[in-house]
Amino acid sequence: MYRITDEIVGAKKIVIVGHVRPDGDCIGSCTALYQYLMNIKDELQIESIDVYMEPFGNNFDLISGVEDIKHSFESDEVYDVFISLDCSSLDRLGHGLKYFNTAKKTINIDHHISNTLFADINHVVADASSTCEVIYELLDEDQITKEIAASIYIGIIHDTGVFKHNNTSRKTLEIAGKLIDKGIAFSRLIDESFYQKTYIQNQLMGRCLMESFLVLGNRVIISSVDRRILEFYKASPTDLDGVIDQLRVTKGVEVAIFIYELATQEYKVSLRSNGDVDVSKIAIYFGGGGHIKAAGCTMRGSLHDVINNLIPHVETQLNTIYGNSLIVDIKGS
Ligand SMILES: [Mn+2]
Repeated sequence: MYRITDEIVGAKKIVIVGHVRPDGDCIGSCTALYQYLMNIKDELQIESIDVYMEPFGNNFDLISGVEDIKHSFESDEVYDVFISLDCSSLDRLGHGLKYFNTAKKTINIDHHISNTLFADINHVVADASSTCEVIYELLDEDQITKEIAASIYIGIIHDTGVFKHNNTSRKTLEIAGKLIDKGIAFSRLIDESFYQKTYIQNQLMGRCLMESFLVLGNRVIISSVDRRILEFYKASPTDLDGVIDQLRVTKGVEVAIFIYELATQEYKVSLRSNGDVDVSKIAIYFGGGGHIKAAGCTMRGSLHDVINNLIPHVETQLNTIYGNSLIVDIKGS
């Protein structure tokens, strides 16, 4: 059976690099592989293992191994083996690219269908829920400790939205079951890394929901927050994570729009679709990008301008889907 250890025989110095703006899957897969290799380091006569990643939120502090991750890319160390995790292309490596460029051997482990197969060895499983799911299959199950299992579990729950997104398969759940058998505190891992919010984050969430309003026959929900509010709560835009998803699950809503002020006359717009509206088309029109059901862009002007410019694009798509009459009737009533 193919194992990641087959690829690193004889390597003295190993580096593991995750992608820019690391997410749970990136952090989970890197710490899982790091801990696994650390446990067999002496046996394989490995001298050192470094892990590099940009800084991330403290909701991942409960993962063991995160304390060893290096966030400054100042060292010019040259490695025998470079392992990239959860990166679809070289530009996703950020500052870690220099270690890729100088390494003797490069390995790319990922699950993005768009992966550009940029390394010497590419282990890309496009139908896997997460890189953590891919990593699990490359490790010897007997050597997966409770700590490693927790890292892998966190990656899987983050990329599947706690087993909710359609990338969740029977295999994903079977792996999750095996990880639970390792004795991980799965409820706590889910709560603390995924759902938990600070008091401020909850205050902001409440405020954004209070300020929301429905348009286009109650099929579209919109909310916004300006910089004064963020300053009042001493909050940063990352404290608004999750607002758009809460707006999206409003019953009857097809499209959710969340807008926050980046700078004077400059707004970040997040778009989500529950149905057939392709929000990426709208985001791309305004210079942004994304997927059919989740997209975003940055827009200039007053908040009123931003909303008034967005609405016709949503309306056009809704009209195509439901026919003009429905929307016009509801608006006129
Ligand atoms: Mn991933």
